[in-house]
Amino acid sequence: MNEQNIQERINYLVNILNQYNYEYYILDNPTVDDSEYDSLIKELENLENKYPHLVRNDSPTKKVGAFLKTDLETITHEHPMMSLGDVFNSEELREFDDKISKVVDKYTYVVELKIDGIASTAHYENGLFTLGATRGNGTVGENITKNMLTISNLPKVLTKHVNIEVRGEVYMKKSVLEEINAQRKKDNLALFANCRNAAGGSLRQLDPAITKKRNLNQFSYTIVNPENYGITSQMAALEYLKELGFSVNPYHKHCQNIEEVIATIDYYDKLRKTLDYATDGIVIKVNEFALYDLIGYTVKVPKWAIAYKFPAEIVTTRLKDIVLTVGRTGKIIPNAILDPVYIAGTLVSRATLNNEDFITSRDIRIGDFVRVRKAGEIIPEVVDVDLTRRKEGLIPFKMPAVCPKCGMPIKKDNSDVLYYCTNPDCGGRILEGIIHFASRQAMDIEGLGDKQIEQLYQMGYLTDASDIYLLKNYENELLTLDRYGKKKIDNILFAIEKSKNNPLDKFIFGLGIRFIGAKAAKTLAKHYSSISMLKDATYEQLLQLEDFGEVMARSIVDYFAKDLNKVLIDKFISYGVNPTSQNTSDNQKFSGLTFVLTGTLPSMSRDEATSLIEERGGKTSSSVSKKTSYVLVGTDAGSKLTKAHELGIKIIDEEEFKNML
Ligand code: 1X8
Repeated sequence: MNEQNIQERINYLVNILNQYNYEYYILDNPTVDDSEYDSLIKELENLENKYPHLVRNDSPTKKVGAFLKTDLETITHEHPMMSLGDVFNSEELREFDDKISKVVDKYTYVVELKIDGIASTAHYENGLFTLGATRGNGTVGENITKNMLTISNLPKVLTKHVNIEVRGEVYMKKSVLEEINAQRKKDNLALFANCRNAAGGSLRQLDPAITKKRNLNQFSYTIVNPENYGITSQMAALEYLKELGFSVNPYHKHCQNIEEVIATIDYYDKLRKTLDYATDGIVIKVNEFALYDLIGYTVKVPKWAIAYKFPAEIVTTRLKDIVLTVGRTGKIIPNAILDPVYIAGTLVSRATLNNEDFITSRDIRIGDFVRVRKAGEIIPEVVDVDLTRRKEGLIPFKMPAVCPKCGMPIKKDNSDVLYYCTNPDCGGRILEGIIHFASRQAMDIEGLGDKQIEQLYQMGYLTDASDIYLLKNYENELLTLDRYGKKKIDNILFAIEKSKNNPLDKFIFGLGIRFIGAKAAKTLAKHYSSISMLKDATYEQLLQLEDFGEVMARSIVDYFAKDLNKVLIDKFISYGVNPTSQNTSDNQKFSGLTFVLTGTLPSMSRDEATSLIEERGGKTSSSVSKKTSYVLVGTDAGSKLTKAHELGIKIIDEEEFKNML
C-alpha cells in the first residue's frame, strides 16, 4: 500500500468510528456489534502507530486517550442541590413536624423512598437532553452528560418541548451489581462493595463506554422552578415528571399529617427488602410548594423536607470459619468469616466476634447461622446465633493456646477478656510495623496514620507494609469506608506513590529492624547502594561500619535470614519500591553545624526542615545557645529570635536556608 492508500483507509476508519461512537453514546442506538467496533479500532491504532504523521486530530483513538487523562469537567449548579437532614425515629419526625406547624397552618406531606444512589441533575432544552451533572458538593458538580446518555430509562427526548431541569437519583440495580461483581470476581478485579459505590464509580467514568456496560437506572423526583410549568405541589410534580417521560418511583404516598407519615414507615421498611434497588430511608417533603419559602432553609438543608433513615439492618448468614487476627500490641481478636451477604447495601464477608467470652457465652460455633449487623457503620459485628438452624455435629469454639501467627503461647490480659500473644517478635504484630513504616520519620506517607492503618489492617487490605503499595487496586472498596472521600483517597494514593522515591535510609529505617534507628539506617544507606546489597551483607562486614556493634550487626543478619522478611523485601521490589543510595543525600555540608528552628516557615514544615538539615549531617536543637550555628526563623518567631540577637547568632530565613541547601 502506498501512503495515499493508507491515508484513505485511516480517513475511512476515523469517519466510520466517529459515526459509530455518535450512535452509541449520543443516540443510544448502536448499529454495529462490539467485536466489529473493536476490530476497526484496533486496525486504526495499528495504522496510527506505524504512520504517526498520518494521525488525524479527530481520531477516536485520541478521544479515548483524552478520556483517560483528564478529569471530568466541573459544572456550577445555578440552583444549589441541597442535601437533607436525617432523623432516625418517630420522635425526631414529630419534632421536625412541630417546627413546621409553628410557621404554617395547613400543609400535607409526600413520602417517597430514599434511593441509595448518586444524586444528579438533568437539563433539557426544548425537550432535548443537553446536560447532566452530579450533585458534587451541592454547588459544583461534574459534567456527566455523556455518561447519563447511556442510562436507558432516562429520557433523552421529552414528550413536551420544554426547557427544564430535573433532579433524581442514578442507581444500579442489586441484580446488576451481582452480575457485575460475579464477572469482576472471575476477572480478578476488585468488587464493588455496594450499589451506591458501583453507581458512583460507573457514572464518573471518563469513558462512557464503561458506564454503558454498567447498566445504570435513574428515578426522577424534583423539578427546578416548578412554577414555570404551573406545578404547585410535589404530588403534581411527580405526575408531571411521569407525563414528560421520566421514571418516577411508584412507591410514594400523600399523607395528611405526620402521624400518617409515621404509620407508613413499617410498610416502607418491609417493602424495600423486596425491591431490586437499594434504599436507605424515606424522604418526607411538605407537599405544597407555596409554603417552602415560609418554612425556609438552614445553611445546608431545607426545613420543609427530611430523610428518615431505616434502622440498621440485621442479616442472617452462615459462619464459615473463625479466624484470629493479631492486632497492634499483640491483641488477639476473633473474626467471623461469613458467607457473603449484603447488609445495608454493603457486601459483608467478615465481622468481628469481639472476644472469646462473646463467642462462648452465645455458644457460637463454626457452621452456625449467625445474625450480623453493621455497628458504627464501619466494622460489621455478629449479634447472636440462630440456634433453631443449628446442624448436628458442630463443635463448641475453643480458643487455641498458641498465637495463630507465631505459635508462641497466648495469655489473657488483666481485664481477663482479651488474649495477647506473649512473643514480642510475633509476626502478628505486623500492624505496628506497618504503622512505623508509614510514619513521618520513615516513609512519611501522609494520610496513612495509626487509625487508618489499623482500620485497613482489620479489614484485611494490609497484611504487611508492602501491601500499602497495592492499595491503589482497591480504590472502590476504600470509597466505602467511613471518612474516606474520593479526594482523601486520591491524596493517600498519591502520597504512597510519592514515597517510592524516598531515600534508601528512610526505607531501611521503615523496615523496623531491631536496634536500627534513623542514624544507623543512614550509615547503612551510605555503604550499601540498595536493599538487595544490604540483604547480602555479612556480619563481619557490618561490624566494620562506624558506630556499629555486635548487637546491631547480628540484628540485621537475623532480619534478612528470616523467610518472612525475605518475602517482604521481594514484594516491595516487585511493587516498584526499591530505593537506592543515589536518592540518599551524601552531601554532608552541615556536618558540625547546629540549627535552631523558630516560627512557621512559609513553605516547609518543621519536620521537613529538620530532615533536610540532618540529611546533610547537621543537628537541630530546641534552644539557642552560644553553640548554635544558625537560627532559622519563620513568621511568629518568639523568644528564640530575641536570644539569637542577644548572642549574635546568625539568623536566616527560609530562602537563605534553601540557598544553603
Ligand atoms: C435525595 C433523595 C431524594 C429522593 C429519593 N432518593 C434520594 N436519595 C426523593 O425525593 N424521592 S431527595 C434527596 C435530596 O434532596 N438530597
